[in-house]
Amino acid sequence: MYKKIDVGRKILSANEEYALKNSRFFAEHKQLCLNMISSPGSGKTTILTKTITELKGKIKIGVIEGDIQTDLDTQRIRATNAPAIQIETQGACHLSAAQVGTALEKLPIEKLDLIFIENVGNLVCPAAFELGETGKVAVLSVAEGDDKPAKYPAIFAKAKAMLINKIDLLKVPGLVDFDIEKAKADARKLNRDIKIFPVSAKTGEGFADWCRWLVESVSNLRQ
Ligand SMILES: Nc1nc2c(ncn2[C@@H]2O[C@H](COP(=O)(O)OP(=O)(O)OP(=O)(O)O)[C@@H](O)[C@H]2O)c(=O)[nH]1
Ligand SMILES: [Mg+2]
Ligand SMILES: [Zn+2]
Repeated sequence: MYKKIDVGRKILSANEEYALKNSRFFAEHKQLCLNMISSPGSGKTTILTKTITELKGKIKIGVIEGDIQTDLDTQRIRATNAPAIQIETQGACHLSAAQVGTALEKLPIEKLDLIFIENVGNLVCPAAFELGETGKVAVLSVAEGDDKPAKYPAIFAKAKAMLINKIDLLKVPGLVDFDIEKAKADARKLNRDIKIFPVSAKTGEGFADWCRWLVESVSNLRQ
């Protein structure tokens, strides 16, 4: 006797099933959700607090924070008066779609225009775990070296946008070597359509373009 196997249905991993559920949720609510991915310390939380402050009165932002341990980043987001939910992964080096689904239930979705997910600081495997987000945003800071798009291609190939952060450091002669044009060219080799924003979350330089892109992305989705 042979067992009948349904080969017509793609067998999804548990994570993909949850990711699909989240993405349906975002589509139903016409909600933009951006999954922010970078190495530890490139400036994700600082970028988020600055973005929330810059867009106050224009766009309502909520944040899902992923960290291995502590709720320090969530406290920083809440200090701006934006709602934030912390996920502590207890050792895991990336967020899962199921964890995001649980956090979503705790956010005041109807009141929000844009949800950011700050993934665990890690440039590698968060790129492989779909969360059901509408887009990924890669962050690279100038202190990490301009070879990162070439050496860690997965996230730069998938991201809708890339922020090159800490450009204020480039103004101090002899401090860091980072060729912005090289990083841009390497990212574009992987991803022709990637939007690139050189910024400083410290000084606010470059935030006008980044924030304009966010406002446009929200309104395109709502049309
Ligand atoms: N000079 C400079 N420092 C920055 C900038 N943005 C962030 N920093 C500093 O970089 C350090 C790390 O910033 P975070 O925002 O905590 O980085 P993160 O990516 O959220 O870190 P994890 O959540 O641990 O992965 C802090 O000391 C920030 O003050 C910037 O544009 N310029
Ligand atoms: Mg952080
Ligand atoms: Zn991982």
